Amino acid sequence: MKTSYHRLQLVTSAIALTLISCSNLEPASNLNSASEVLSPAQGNPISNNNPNGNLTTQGFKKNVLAKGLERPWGMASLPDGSILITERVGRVKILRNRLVKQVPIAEIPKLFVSGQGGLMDISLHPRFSENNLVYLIYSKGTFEANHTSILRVKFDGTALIEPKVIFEVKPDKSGNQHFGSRIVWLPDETMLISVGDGGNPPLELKGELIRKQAQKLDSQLGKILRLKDDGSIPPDNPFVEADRVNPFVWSYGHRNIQGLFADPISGNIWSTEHGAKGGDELNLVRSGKNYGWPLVTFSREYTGGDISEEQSRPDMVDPKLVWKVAIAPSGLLVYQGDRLPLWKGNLFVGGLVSKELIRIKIDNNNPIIQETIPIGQRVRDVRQGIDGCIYILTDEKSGQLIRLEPI
Ligand SMILES: [Ca+2]
Repeated sequence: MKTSYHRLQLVTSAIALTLISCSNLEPASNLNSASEVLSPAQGNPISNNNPNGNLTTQGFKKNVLAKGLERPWGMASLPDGSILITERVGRVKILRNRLVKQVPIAEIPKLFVSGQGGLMDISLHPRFSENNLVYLIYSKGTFEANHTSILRVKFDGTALIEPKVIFEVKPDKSGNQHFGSRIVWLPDETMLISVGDGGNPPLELKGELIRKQAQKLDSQLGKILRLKDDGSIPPDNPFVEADRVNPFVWSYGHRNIQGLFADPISGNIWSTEHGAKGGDELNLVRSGKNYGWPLVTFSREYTGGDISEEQSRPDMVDPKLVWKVAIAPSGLLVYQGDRLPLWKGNLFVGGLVSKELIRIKIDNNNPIIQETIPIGQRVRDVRQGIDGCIYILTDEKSGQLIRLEPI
């Protein structure tokens, strides 16, 4: 809590500084706090901390609905108000009538639980109320050879049954880093999934750093992929007619996206992407575009040194925001509920390392950070419940489900 409080103070200081200096935004090089945020899309990197100072006075409280969840990763609200929650070790739990129970699940084939891998996101089919279909994304295989995979199951009200692996990312990689893995649905009932670049140096694939896969269009690593609900190729995918391009590729040049959200109101698709040492990004993602990794990035190697000397290229899409000091973003939401009305339309970013929730106003597709809400635990997922409140999962050995609700 102390760290989060300190960070909030830094943000507040940055806001005060910005207010004092009016429209004279501070060059990024003059900032040295953990609240440094760059906005390269607006030209030279600048501080983007609440330049207008227009904090809302939305009252809210944090209500801990469940404790003792083991490394929870993703959640999905059922029509009856219950919530399905994944635990990375391979369990699914349900919060129903204020009680958390384990949901029996048929075998998850070759589940690989190690490092960042295991059972990750969970998502309901858009017509779940008709077909009861649930999608789970997980790492499959062994330490030597593994990949991200999608398991489709049916929820019969009690158990997850009729498992079928409908999609397996290619190629295999080794190690236990950078799997992605969010699932979101588009209005046409196709899904987008985020797939990581495979891992950090010195990890290699075919004699070169595996991170270079993000720029290789015949590889599914370091991409957002678009699939039909049965795991097949949508005929209108951006590269479906191109030679030597994997037909599932929807966007590319990504390192490791763990926040992905398709806003049904604006139609925008937002993503948050982990950098290595700093350089975390918020992107507005579009079909067929290149988001730069690892050719352009503000991130630096964990061991020190630049990953790239370039931060921008004309044929690549700049991030909308860059966190120069890592927050390790996971979980992303554009809030469209009525229970916290002053936050409607705002974007919420979870932070694993920063242990906070960041509230961002979207002004004409440009994000403006409004405030950070300290959580004091690693924030893994952020969702809107069917009751219109905001739900948070914390990535701890004894993780929590927390609801932000009106006072
Ligand atoms: Ca990028």
